Amino acid sequence: MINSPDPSRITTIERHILDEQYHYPEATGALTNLLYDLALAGKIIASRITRAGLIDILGHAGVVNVQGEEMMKLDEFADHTIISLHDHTGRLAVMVSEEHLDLIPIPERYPLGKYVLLFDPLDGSSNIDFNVSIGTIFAIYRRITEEGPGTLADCLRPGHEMVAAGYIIYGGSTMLVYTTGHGVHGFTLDPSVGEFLLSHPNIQIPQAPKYYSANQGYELYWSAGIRRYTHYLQGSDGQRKRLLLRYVGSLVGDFHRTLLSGGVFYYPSDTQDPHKPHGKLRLLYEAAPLAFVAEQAGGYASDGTRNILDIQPESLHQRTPLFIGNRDLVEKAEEFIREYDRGQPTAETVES
Ligand code: FDP
Repeated sequence: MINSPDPSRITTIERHILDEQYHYPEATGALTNLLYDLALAGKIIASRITRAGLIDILGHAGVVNVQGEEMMKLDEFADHTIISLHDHTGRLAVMVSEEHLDLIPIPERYPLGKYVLLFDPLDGSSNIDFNVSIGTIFAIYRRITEEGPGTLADCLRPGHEMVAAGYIIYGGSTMLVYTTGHGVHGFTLDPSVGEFLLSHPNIQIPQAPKYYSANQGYELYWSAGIRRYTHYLQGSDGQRKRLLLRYVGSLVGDFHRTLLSGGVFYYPSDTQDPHKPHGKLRLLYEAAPLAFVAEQAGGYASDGTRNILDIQPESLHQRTPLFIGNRDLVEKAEEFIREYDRGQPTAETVES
């Protein structure tokens, strides 16, 4: 039986975020509150996900439930929850979501703030029906325009300008992992008290990696460099001790495991779909925030040729190849790409 947490030994996310604020004497508290709002969104989304398996008896998306409310699909629900918790607080100038083609403006009736929030409300959604871990990813920047509604220029920023980033994983338990540039900290939701409690302070990627993670179903479409890199990770070229393969197919799940166990996750360019020449993952609200987390945990993220955090985005939904995890393993991928795939294009700028 698990006892109730001992209040003298627990750190709630609220207290932790407040303590972080002391690193910035000039802070107004807006970022602190923005992070609380995200934690609250995470709790609401988690409670809805917990009931996802009951959808057949509670009603499908598009169907009116017993209260006369129309049931929303989970990804729409997550998107709606995050937007409605953030649009009126006066902390944001504009938002970007994976679910919306264009910028999400702050309604005119509400005050504008100095931050910009970019998010993927429910990443890994093809796993929803199978009770497999899914997540929310977020990135926060300070706006650069001086006044008025936030613009594209406030959002199309290289990752190294980010002030905070993180993710919420809805798995066996719900966890929120975030960084404001002072290490990476993980909190587990204790459903009995409804609070995120500090469970993983100062996360560092273990130096002895365990796993590599990629969808090897695409190997046929990979470049020579990526195929050779994979053989290197498998130890079959005799250059290193083999790593074991794990692949959830949900970026947050695969990244979270990589962060805690060491290893590398990659979703490279492939030739399968001419509309997606550089893989599937999005730069602004998938690759970049996780790259910030990885770097703060002692790891590294690359598009195969350069640091993900150095890429200047050109469009909101642009895709990028991603290699993320232990620094030496990611740099090894860059090495293989340099050697065998010379001249490969990197981040794509086409909207699709
Ligand atoms: P999904 O399509 O299920 O939303 O970016 C989306 C994503 O999942 C990532 O979470 C995941 O890493 C990747 O796509 C899985 O793609 P494959 O099915 O092509 O492996």
